[in-house]
Amino acid sequence: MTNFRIVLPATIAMIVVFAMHVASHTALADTITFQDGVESYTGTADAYLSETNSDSTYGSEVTVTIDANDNYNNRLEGLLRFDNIFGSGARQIPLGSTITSATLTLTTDGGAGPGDGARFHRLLQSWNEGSVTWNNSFGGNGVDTNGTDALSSYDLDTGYVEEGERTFTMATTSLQAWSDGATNHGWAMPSLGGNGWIIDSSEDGTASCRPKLTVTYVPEPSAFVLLAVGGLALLLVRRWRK
Ligand SMILES: [Ca+2]
Ligand SMILES: [Ca+2]
Ligand SMILES: [Ca+2]
Repeated sequence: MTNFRIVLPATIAMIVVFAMHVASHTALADTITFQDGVESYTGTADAYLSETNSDSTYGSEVTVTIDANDNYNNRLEGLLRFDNIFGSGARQIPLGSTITSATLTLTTDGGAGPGDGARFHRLLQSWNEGSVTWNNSFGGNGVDTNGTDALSSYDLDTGYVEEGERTFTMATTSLQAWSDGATNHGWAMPSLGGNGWIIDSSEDGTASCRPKLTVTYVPEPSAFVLLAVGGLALLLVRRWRK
């Protein structure tokens, strides 16, 4: 004979766990986009570093140029960061959220723009868009993907990129680390190839051409919700046991 005193509470517990799972992973999932000039967002920083012009700043240019060998030996490394994307504001990702997807939309310039693309490595040191140079940041000599300037692993490898707007699916690794409290220094974008890549920066005159980050996340369930669901489950079990 089936022992309902065990089966019923177990069934209720399973239903509650399933409901919590659905509630936390489906109903509460949200997506936010960050693009300068859209929905009041203005937090993008982008620039590039030049090995040859090692004291020059390029943070206010309307393009970011990336190349493993511009004019033979000159490396150009891109930098990109979206500030103020985590927090308790209306258009911010709550800290502690689970990041379920991240995409980056970039517009590649026509003419000489299409090129070998870049790898996006999480930066570990701070930089200022207006003053960063090859020499003055990241311990000098540009960004080394050595675990000190930036991680050796990368969230995105674009491969060759054609002209126009392209959306790339990124690993969520860095966004998750930032959601969990690591400081967001953005990404360095060194290139593996000598076919230079030119993308529109956050200073481009057309907002829709500027770098755009799209993040889908699930907020951490609040302690109140967990307590309420747990209490309800306990009450149901006690009733069935009577
Ligand atoms: Ca810029
Ligand atoms: Ca080149
Ligand atoms: Ca360095």
